[in-house]
Amino acid sequence: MVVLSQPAALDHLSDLIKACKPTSLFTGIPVVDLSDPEAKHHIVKACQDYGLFKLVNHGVPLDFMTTLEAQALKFFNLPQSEKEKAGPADPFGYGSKRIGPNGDVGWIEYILLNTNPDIISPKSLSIFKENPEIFRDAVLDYICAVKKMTFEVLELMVDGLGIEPRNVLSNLLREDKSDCCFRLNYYPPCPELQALSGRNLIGFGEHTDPQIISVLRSNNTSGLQISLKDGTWVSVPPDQNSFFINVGDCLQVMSNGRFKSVKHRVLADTTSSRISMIFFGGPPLSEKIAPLPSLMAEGEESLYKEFTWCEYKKSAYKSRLADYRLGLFEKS
Ligand code: GA4
Repeated sequence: MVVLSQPAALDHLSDLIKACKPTSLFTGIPVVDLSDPEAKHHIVKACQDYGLFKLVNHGVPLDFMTTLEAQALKFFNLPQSEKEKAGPADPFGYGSKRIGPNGDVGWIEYILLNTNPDIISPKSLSIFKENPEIFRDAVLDYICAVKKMTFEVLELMVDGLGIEPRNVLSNLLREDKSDCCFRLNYYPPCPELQALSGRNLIGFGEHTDPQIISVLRSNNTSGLQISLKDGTWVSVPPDQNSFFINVGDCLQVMSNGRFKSVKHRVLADTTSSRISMIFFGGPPLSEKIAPLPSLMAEGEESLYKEFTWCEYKKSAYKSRLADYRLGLFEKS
């Protein structure tokens, strides 16, 4: 038996080391141009085929992305003891390595915030402490612009599905009580990885997002992978000027399975750090999550038991990252 040695720095992180099949950069990720009159049809097709697409000509000022990236980097470069003053993430705040409450770990540091109703909670204030106005304003400008763009995408999606009213999805995020959150992820480079010969370091383990929709922007470091319908993992070529939008579990249910909540993960890199910012659009806690009635064909039955977002969220927080969370809510 060949025993592969492991660098000491990774000793306590053996859960993170996986032999993932080598993947090449996937060239088939659907690209949707928001200024294209046909965008609504491309969005629907991408959500059915992949549960993910890249959005270009999105209208969000690039300056909002780069300013926030710079502010976030400044935070992640602070001494550990400073960053920890904004932690632990329970679930909101600064977190390092630990993801969620049930033992999941990753080669990652992050800041998790709820964007509605109170981004300016005491914990968030301690995150922005070093540079209060600039960092906080960068987060607020970014989220505001990304939300507006997300509403547009959701309205086009509904149009593309041929149903009404066109704000049936966007209104769920627009509500005062919508339950949206925002995540800044920092994946430090890991030079020790070189010694792992063929094995990989998991930055963020495989999972689906529980919400309706997720909107991701990263720097130009690769690492994001998605699982295709046949189960193969492919790498998503990064593009710092675009967004990657994915279907969450709630949207899978609301489309009665037509759209797929895409399984994804992030692998760490030996030399480059990856930074990503993700807006998660969730409905109000009391919202019943069920297939949109106008979408159901005659005689079509829901594949899922009815549940509220609050029930789903509670159940998600009892699960491990890689669990198939929708399973509990499927009709047998
Ligand atoms: C995955 C999507 C979002 O990042 C997140 C994550 C959340 C967390 O990190 O607190 C969860 C994870 C995510 C799904 C299952 C539970 C909850 C960690 C975890 C083990 C913020 C979310 O909403 O669900």
